[in-house]
Amino acid sequence: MSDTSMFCFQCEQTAGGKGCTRVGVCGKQPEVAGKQDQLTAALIALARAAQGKAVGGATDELMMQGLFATVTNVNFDATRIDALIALAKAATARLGGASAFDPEALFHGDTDITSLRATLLFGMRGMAAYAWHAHVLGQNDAAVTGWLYKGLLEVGRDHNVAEWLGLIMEFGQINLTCMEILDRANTSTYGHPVPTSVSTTRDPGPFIVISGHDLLDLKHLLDQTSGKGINIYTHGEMLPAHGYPELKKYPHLKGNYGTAWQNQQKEFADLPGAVLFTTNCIMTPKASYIDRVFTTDVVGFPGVAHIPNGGSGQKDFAPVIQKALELGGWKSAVAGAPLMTGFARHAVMSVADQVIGAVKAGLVKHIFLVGGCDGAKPGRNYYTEFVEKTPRDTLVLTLACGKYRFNHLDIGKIGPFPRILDMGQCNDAYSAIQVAVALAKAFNCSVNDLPLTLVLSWYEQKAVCILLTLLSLGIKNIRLGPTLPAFVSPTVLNVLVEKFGLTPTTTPDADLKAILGK
Ligand code: SF4
Ligand code: SF3
Repeated sequence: MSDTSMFCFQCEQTAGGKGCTRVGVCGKQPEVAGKQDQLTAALIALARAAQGKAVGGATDELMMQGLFATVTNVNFDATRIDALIALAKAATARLGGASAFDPEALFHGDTDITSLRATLLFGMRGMAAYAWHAHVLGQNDAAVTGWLYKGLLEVGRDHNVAEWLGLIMEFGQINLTCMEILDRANTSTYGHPVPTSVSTTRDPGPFIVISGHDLLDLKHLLDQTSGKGINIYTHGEMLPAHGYPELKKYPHLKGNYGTAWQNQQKEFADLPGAVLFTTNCIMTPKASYIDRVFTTDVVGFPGVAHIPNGGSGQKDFAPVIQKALELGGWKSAVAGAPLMTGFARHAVMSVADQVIGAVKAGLVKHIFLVGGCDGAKPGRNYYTEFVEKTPRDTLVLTLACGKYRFNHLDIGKIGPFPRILDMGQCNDAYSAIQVAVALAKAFNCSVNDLPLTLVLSWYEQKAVCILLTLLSLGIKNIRLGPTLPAFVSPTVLNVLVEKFGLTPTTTPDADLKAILGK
């Protein structure tokens, strides 16, 4: 591949619904795309070298970070990708070296096989991000870490369709364990989320907006800004942080600013505060605000200041704090309507009897899980309309940044419950699964026989790993939109439709009619 061309088809906004070949729709340059492929190949070589040897520690971290760095909208900085490639090569050499893997082989060859290889690889990229968040909070699981090596080894091998499908289902199960350890990491460190009303009012004074998914970065930022007269606002996937007791206790965790990731260029333009990205989704910062953006951890963007990991895992957010003080913040308050969050598994299960009672009494006729990633495509107002049109005797569980399409809507309550229950970030799909399993147990049926329908939106690779987990659990008739992944070939799509009843979203009216049979 020449350095002026590239191939990437891992996310929902891929060019022409087929693949980005000149430059990424996300802004990824061909040089970075090429280096991300080289990094993936270097990790495959490392997995080969690690076979049958005791690794761990830094090598495990490299696996997680290397895969995470290739997730959509995470790292656009060629020098940082180069550094990871160098680390992977050095680790491979230390293990005695092994046969290299040709990056060209990743996305070439028979369409169905390429599709299946890509599905597994993209799912693993998503899982690596979750494994990393759990790891920084001290939670690891040997099966999950081991699968990062195993999965990459398999991505580098040839398999027939049946073998690939077997691996993909096995991966889905492993990703469930990964989400479980992340749930454990978050809840054992910060407590179980409780229903919380989050302000969207802008208060006068200096502030920092924190985006992404990493709760530990938020905790460090809250500690380092304590008593400094700086307010902290969450953004995007950080909104559910307000539900955690150990985070909500900070008085300067003021509220939430903005909506989902795709609106950041508009929402951050001329913002009189600093912005910290802890994970995806970062977009090309505009000249009007690039000087106040900071990245940390695996995130990177050329020309954007980066806060590195300190020696002991602590980070020094002084430059972010300095910038917030310099900018001075909003001059006067701007009132905003509150948003609710904190309905994770513990909060929902603690009122399980009431939920079950409401379903049995016919007060709740159906439960929808409407969630997943948001994105820029106009067709995504499907999710707003869908939720608006759900009958008043139905509940809407939600999670991830797709919730911003409707979490501001007042669609009423059923008894004590708001009809929209925000379960958390994308990884809190684990909470939704736990609730579904508990309901199935209470009703003595399978999850597929519950009055429950999953209406999911996808954008990047975390959504891929979650979808594979749901399929591996045998959950059927999921509706997926706004478009199907470009990396799913017609043959693979057939399997997904025939075996799992996976259905593309159509229109809210038609889908509601099909689901509710009215
Ligand atoms: Fe294109 Fe998505 Fe890949 Fe970016 S991540 S280059 S938008 S397919
Ligand atoms: Fe959103 Fe990027 Fe996927 Fe965590 S922040 S879900 S899109």
